[in-house]
Amino acid sequence: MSEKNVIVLFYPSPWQGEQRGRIPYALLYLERMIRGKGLEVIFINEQTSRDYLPILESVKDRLLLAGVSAMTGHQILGGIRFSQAVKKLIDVPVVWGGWHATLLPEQVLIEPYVDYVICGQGEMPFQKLVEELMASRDPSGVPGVGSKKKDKILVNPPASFQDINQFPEVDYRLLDFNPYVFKSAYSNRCIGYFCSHGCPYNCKFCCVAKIYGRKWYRKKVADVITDLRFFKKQARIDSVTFDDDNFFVNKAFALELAKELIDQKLDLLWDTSAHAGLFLKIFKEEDLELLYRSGCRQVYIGAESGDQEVLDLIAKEAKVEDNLRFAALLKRHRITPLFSTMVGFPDNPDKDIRLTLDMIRQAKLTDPSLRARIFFYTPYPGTELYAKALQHGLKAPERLADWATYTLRKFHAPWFKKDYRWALEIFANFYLPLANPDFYKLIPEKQRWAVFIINKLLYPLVYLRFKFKRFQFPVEAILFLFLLRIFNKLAGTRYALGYESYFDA
Ligand code: B12
Ligand code: SF4
Repeated sequence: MSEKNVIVLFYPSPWQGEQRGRIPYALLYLERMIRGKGLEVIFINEQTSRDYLPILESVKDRLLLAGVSAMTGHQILGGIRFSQAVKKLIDVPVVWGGWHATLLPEQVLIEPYVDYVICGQGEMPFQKLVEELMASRDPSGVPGVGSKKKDKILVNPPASFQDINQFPEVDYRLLDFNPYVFKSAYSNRCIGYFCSHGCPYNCKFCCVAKIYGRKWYRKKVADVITDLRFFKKQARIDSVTFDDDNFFVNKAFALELAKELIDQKLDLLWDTSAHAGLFLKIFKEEDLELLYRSGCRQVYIGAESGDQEVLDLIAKEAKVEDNLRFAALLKRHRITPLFSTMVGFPDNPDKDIRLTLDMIRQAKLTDPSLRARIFFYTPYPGTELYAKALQHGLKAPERLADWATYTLRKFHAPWFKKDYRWALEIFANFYLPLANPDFYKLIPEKQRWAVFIINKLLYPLVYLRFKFKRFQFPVEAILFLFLLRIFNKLAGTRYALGYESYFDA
């Protein structure tokens, strides 16, 4: 056996500062592929262990490779710092995988601190790469692997996406799950989990099809139940977020899981994602009742836009009307709809912003508990719409480090107008939350009384604005946001009524 028998897998923090929440599943999924080979696999999650140099120092002589997982955005910063730290200690192969390396493999490989990239689904290429390195063979021929020799870069196309059930079981005992428990809108101890991976759609702004090739694979219901029992015991969870790209693809699966959750008395609340058009097509009123009884409390849809032209442009395969019908259907079954929307597309941003805010307004009148996230449309490389953004003057970052600030919050397109952020701040962080008379119930106990007073005082006025579509002269909103900003500045806090401030970038 090679004396190089340690592999370090690094998961950079997705945010600045401490903001935990999701289990680094990528690392767990990779570990199962190299089990039983006499290797010691060390996970470092930057969110939970920032001071990792002593760990690297202690294993540097036995290190076979160091791996980094990163999506486009903030994770790149931590990934670069880690890779440089490894290279400073010892010259071992550094491998980048995950979304960013999949989308821009050449740009990642060009950096002196990266030796290999793995594109797409990581399990098989990672296993083969490790086997080749253990045998001191050249891994550059492995499908899905990108490598470089002198200045020549070679990226092999990935093998097609494989059924996740054929891989060995994930060993959840390798992680302490307590740091990944978060508070959700409807529960105290929630954890992220996947029942399926992939999505049959191919929206032109989304890169999921790039890795999963429009395929959708789900776990077996019995396996999901076993995992959830494990989390309940280990981390005392009271709820779970199924982070699937598109949970409601197969009706039989969703209903079987719901029945099992009831029959096996798991007593867990849950929330997940759906495609509005598909959901409305396959689920009936009685199915929704079963979902509610099994603990379903929130379903998130990529509602995306209130402008049908935008929905057609992005190939959403859904109508604006579907989003509104979806909200009404969920309301009838006491399940909260969560709309994720994007505004500011290059063709006619004024129009899509106006129509999207109006769609949210209508849905909120139907269900005051409706939640909505409004992001600026951020063109990601590897998506079909990216080329259009370049035509409209987007300057693409050229080096890996430049992609670190390419996040939905910090992104500013050349076609955005100055007042967009302000308009969104007013709507998302004042009118939208206060259009729910019970909004204060979502606020942590300590601040609840203050929000209760604001909520009860302003709700009638906000309701009238929603009802009669009158948002001119938003004096009360400007005054409130101005005072809140002063308060935050003086107190060193970051309170916001909505999801986040649009001015924090
Ligand atoms: C959970 C999640 C998050 C979590 C973070 C995850 C965590 N563990 O902390 C949070 C909520 C923080 C998050 C944030 C964001 N996210 Co996110 N997120 C996801 C989601 C839903 C699941 C990620 C996951 O765990 N997948 C399961 C694992 C097993 O899959 P995987 O990571 O792809 O890993 C496989 C391969 O990629 C590969 N691999 C991965 N890493 C490595 C490393 C090595 C060494 C190797 C060999 C292989 C390898 O092998 C793995 C097994 O096959 C994905 C969607 C998705 N389908 O993955 C979006 C996704 C990754 N997110 C995305 C985006 C855009 C964001 C945000 C920008 C959105 C936002 N709202 O601001 C932010 C970025 C934060 C920032 N400041 O920059 C995009 C990524 C686009 C891109 N170009 O990178 C995705 C794909 C969603 C989408 N549909 O577009 N996200
Ligand atoms: S439905 Fe969602 S996950 Fe599927 S391709 Fe469209 S945006 Fe991506």
